[in-house]
Amino acid sequence: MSAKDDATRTGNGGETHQQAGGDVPAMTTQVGTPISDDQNTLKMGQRGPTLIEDQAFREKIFHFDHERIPERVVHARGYGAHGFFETYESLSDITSADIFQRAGERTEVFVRFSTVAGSKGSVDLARDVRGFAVKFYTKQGNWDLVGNNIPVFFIQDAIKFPDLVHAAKPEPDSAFPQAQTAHDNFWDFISLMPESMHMVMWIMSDRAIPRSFRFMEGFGVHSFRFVNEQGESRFVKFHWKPKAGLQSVVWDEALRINGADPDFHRRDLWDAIQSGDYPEWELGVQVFDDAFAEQFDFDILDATKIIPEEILPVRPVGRMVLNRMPENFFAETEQVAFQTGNIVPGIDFSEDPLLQGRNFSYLDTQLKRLGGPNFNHIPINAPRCPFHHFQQDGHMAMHNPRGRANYEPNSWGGVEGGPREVAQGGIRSVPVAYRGEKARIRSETFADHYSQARQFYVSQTAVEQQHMADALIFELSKVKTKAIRLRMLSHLQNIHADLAQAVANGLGITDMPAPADAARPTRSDLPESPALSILKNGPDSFAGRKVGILVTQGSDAGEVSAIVDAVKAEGAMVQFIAPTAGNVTLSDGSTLPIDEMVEGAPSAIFDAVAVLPSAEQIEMLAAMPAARDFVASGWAHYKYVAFNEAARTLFSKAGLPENLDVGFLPVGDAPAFVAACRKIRFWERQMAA
Ligand code: HDE
Repeated sequence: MSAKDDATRTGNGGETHQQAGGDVPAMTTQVGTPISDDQNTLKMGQRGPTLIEDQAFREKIFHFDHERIPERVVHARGYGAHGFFETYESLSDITSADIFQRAGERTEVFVRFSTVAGSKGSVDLARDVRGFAVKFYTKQGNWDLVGNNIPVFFIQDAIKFPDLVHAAKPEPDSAFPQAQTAHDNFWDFISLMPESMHMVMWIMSDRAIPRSFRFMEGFGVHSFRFVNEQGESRFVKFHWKPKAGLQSVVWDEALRINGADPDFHRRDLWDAIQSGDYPEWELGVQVFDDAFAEQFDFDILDATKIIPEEILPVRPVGRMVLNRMPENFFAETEQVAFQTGNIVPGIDFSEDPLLQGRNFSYLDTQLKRLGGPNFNHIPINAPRCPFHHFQQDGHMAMHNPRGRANYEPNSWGGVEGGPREVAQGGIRSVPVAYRGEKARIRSETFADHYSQARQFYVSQTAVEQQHMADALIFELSKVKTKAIRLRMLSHLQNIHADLAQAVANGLGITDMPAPADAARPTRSDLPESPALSILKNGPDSFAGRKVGILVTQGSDAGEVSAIVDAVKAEGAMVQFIAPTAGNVTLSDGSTLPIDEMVEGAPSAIFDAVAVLPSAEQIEMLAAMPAARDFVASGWAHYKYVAFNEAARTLFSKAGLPENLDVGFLPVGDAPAFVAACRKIRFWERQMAA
């Protein structure tokens, strides 16, 4: 353990209590008193009662009793990492935000990815939106871009957020299902909220089951504003695009991964960063003016709408690299407090009613979660630039005003008088003029709920459209109330007749309901937007992916090394799986350490597999249900499979077709296998089925 690790574990004690011997720091109480016995409480006699004067014990138990803080009401399960943002070029013509002024400048960031509905301990591969929250520690204060991996949202007005979340979370009487939308309450609410239909298309797509945080996009969702030095303002939407391309799992894999490795996404990010394979995203902006906003088909203040990239291209403005894991999960990932209200000079809000509501909520929720108004004193939340103000006291105050002045104006002057407002460069709101009557109202311009939902559907490949139909069938099959299923079908009819019919067929519904009454009868048939498909925006390399190699005692050393070399040359990883843990001895007598037993490593946790048993062991392997499942599900999940001749026995016992398709590649040509893997999956197998 490094000296730095020691210091982290023990606070300053790491340096000051060396007397226990060698480099091992002395164990102390919170106030630094060295502890001589941490095994036994202080008792009156051998078998007597514990004494209340045992301060060391009381302090330890007291602290333990108070270890938990409330989990986030949404996005409770998350995983964070540190890194940097690098600006590509100066954007001074459109924003005065300091972070966008100088090409090549790096700004420290902390990112937290999350699922939304599940509790802290829920599984990673829930069908859900993923949070994508970035804290930029800029020279002009912290800017939090608190986004999701989906560019639209369920609702248009913040007042419906508690209802949405209540409906999605476990039902209040039974307290289940955990981390799932596949239940009556959720679909009841959704089917009564036509504005959610565009978002429904996204969460029923494979966007909601990403393969890795590293392979998903992020979106600021709302329209924000950029303001330049001259006070000119334009609207802006933010996009994160993963350098490694988009990739998702298939639904049946998600179900299996949740059992085999509920921490799949955490482990993936941890492994990648710890091995030096740093994930990277490009930040892009869609910048537009009032004239564009006026002529655009939809209201740019409506968070259930996108601006297709084909209409307004995304301009890359910088890149983000994540290169360091937190030293302590609680201190950093759990205590990080994001707020949409944290903007910096040069960036401003729009009037999106969802964003306006969020600006209230995030500050409020941190008070509850972190227990007092000084949560910005926690190191992960503190700005890296100088900060001075007259706020003082409260629970756990670490920074109070220095000197005499704790109010302003004052006549003390100079350093004594404390900070003063800045004449230039401070945060200023864009002076937008409003007129209107005070009313609880939804703008008519928010009324088209189906056109973009349809656009999303028609922009997908046939494979993806099938997945969406399957997801809707799965979810609605868990809904017990037929009226809710029918209500959803009536909305789907407004989106696309084929989708509605496929779902009705899957649910065994023959009495197709009439299309739902739309708030606005018209629905435009918008053109396809290829940017909305995952498969049209997949990776161009297999780098950063993982191949599972199934071996046995006596596997051919040449075959194994051919696959390993080709996979590593691509920048991907391998793991070895065998019938037993420990080592196997290969044909040349060499020893191969095994990463996983086949029982603990379904092929679903790998991007592709190689099946390289020895002829001597193949009957034994083929008799194992887990080995048969490994290849059968690899086939069923459309994986590319490298194999040797002996593997054919296992394939046939597992019920694979006699004539293997071309997604199965003989081990003799390992580079061809890796080249095929760049397409990630052999989707033709799905289409053939
Ligand atoms: Fe959030 N959201 N949200 N949200 N949200 C929270 O804040 C809220 C919305 C998002 O990793 C909470 O600190 C309201 C959209 C992320 O710590 C809370 C509304 C988007 C995270 C809250 C929304 C998000 C949160 C809970 C509707 C994408 C996790 C804990 C008006 C643009 C941040 C917390 C992290 C967390 C409120 C809708 C993203 C309660 C009221 C839209 C990524 O304040």
